[in-house]
Amino acid sequence: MLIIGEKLNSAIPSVRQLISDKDTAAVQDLAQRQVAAGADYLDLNTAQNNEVPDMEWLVNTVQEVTDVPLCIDSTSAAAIKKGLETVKGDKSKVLVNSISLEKNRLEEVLPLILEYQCPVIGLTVDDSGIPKTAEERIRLAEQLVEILTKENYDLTKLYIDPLVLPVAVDHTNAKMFFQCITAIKEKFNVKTVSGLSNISYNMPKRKIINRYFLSICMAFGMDAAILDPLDGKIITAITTTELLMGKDRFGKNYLKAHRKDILVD
Ligand code: THG
Repeated sequence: MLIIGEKLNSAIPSVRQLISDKDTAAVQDLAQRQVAAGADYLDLNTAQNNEVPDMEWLVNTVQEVTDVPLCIDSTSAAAIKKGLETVKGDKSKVLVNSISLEKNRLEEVLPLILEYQCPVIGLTVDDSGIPKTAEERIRLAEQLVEILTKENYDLTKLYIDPLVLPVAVDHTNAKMFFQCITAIKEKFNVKTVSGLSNISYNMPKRKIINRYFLSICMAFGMDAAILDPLDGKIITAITTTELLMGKDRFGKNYLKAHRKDILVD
């Protein structure tokens, strides 16, 4: 499973401060530690700051110390555009986070992903919000697939995010999410991704819920997750789940993680 490191997000108060302060060393340290911990992508979000210029600064700062591909996380097409323009090297590797069926976002972000032919996260939300049922979300995923197909977009680069809602709001929300992942894969043969942490909103000991949720999502075939790779327990959950799913030949990765003393029991 692809790990998208979530730490460089201005929604985290301490990180928002680092971005405001233009603290190059601390930002680069967070980037490098996430990569060392196994991040395949680094998510960058500056929405709580001066979004567009700060995205430019963040992309440049992170790219000074790592070649790991970036995930540009914004609801603003201007910030995504700035991120794409600033990235050095192969722009078709940038994961755009995100597009949706919301009219404005679709109109403004679609041309950017077509121009750079980059991978994109598609949210199952439209102008009436996040649908309550799995069926409606699957229908929105289908609409996105249809629009992108018409534009000759390479669907192997599409990651659908069916958007997790808290189990505290409805105890069937996690189950509904698993149904979405399964159906989206079966019907459209596209990848799925999740930000996980909404699942545990308003519950105590949130990390426990996030970890078990992730493991079940993986078993249902989820392809990528936005998470904190500096959390040893979550990396342990991923490594162990991949072993148990028969994706770790001879247990090589599990044993390697053990030798590096990464596994937490
Ligand atoms: N889907 C998509 N994009 C997303 C989300 C999603 N982007 C934003 C968000 N959800 C995912 N990113 C974060 C980033 C930080 C935290 C939660 C989600 C966070 N971090 C705390 C910290 O680092 O201090 C705690 C981390 C921890 O649990 O250890 O809260 O759903 N497409």
